[in-house]
Amino acid sequence: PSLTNESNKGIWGQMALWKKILIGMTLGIIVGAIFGHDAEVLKPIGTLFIHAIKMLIVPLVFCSLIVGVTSMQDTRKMGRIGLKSVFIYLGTTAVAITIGMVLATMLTPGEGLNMVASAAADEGKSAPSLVDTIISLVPKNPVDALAAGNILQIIVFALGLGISFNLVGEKAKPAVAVFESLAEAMYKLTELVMKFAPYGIFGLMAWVSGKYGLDILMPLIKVIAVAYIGSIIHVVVVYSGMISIFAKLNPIRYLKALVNPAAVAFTTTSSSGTLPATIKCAREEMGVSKGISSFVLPLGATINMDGTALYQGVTALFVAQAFGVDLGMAEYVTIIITATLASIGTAGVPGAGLIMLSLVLTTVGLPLEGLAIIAGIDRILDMARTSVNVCGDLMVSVLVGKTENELDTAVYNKEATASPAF
Ligand code: DAS
Repeated sequence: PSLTNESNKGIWGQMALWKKILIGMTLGIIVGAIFGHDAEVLKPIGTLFIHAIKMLIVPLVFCSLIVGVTSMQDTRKMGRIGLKSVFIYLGTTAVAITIGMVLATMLTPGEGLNMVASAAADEGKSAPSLVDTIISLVPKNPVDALAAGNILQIIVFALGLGISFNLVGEKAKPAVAVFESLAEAMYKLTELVMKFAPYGIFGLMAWVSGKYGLDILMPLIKVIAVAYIGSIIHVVVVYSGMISIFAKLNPIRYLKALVNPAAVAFTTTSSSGTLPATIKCAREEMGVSKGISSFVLPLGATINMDGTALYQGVTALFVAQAFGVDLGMAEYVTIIITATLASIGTAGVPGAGLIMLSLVLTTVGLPLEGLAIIAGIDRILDMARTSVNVCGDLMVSVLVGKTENELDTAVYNKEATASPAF
């Protein structure tokens, strides 16, 4: 025990992971700028990190999706409310990704980087037609899909299995328990792999900046700008639009009341960690009933991740632009399907979206080196996307509360109290 307690760890040991990653990235850029192409000797450290991330994808996605779907087990009991919530979750998630991809197409953050992936990213892969893309969603052999890492087929099979577990009910409990413990183990393994991230990103950024020079910085600033603009549009236009149109409530009130939980989400980058503030805000500021808020918000914190999906739309196109990969309509649709479904499996914890990004990139054959470039600035992106995730959960709780006549409009319409979140 003495080895693990905090006091024994040096400054580096106690530092938050995202700070270590930022230091790793910065040092990598400096080393690359100094040593130029010679810095490529450090690349294997990064390649090791990328392989470790790839190792996680299949088991993590498979288990976390099944856990995500079976966590909706009680939606069968909650019936209408559960289905209404899930329908709004997935609908707004698809809109979020579309906003992200439209903005990234218009503002082209990855333009001009002309990076070449060492692992040839399926060059000359003839873009499958939309029909083929849809047909290939269903795996002929799920074990083969898992072995081949065919992400979309794995997602479809995991959703099917999860829903079947729910329909089987009692008899499926032992199997669901196995997947729950497997998912926990996979989250822990992800945590261990991410401890290696600062070193892996150091190696990759040294190679990148040695090869491409410091003009790598401008595109990174652009991708942050695009993600933030998209996040603001999604909350201020889409969410307040839905509050106004479907809940027939004053959207400004919603935007004022969400400031506290959004600030907690922004600083903690954890939807689950923000849940107490989110529930307090829904009940005390927006008048949502205990029954609705205690069901819709925990479920939303687990499977409703519009911010994450928008970020994946933006960063997937950034990587495609950076590596000069032209994406066709079939790939765009694949990204929307993958990121929407992957958002069900994304945990409400810091950095979860980055791991899921490797899933989206793999699905459309984009090189994972792009992931390591994003990883360096991922904390900044995580702050925005987690805030959007929480704002989305609040919006759904208001919409479901109002349409179920479980929202006290007197509370909703009173001025926002300045009370701190906690
Ligand atoms: N940080 C995650 C959350 O808590 C989102 C993400 O990493 O994408 O919602």
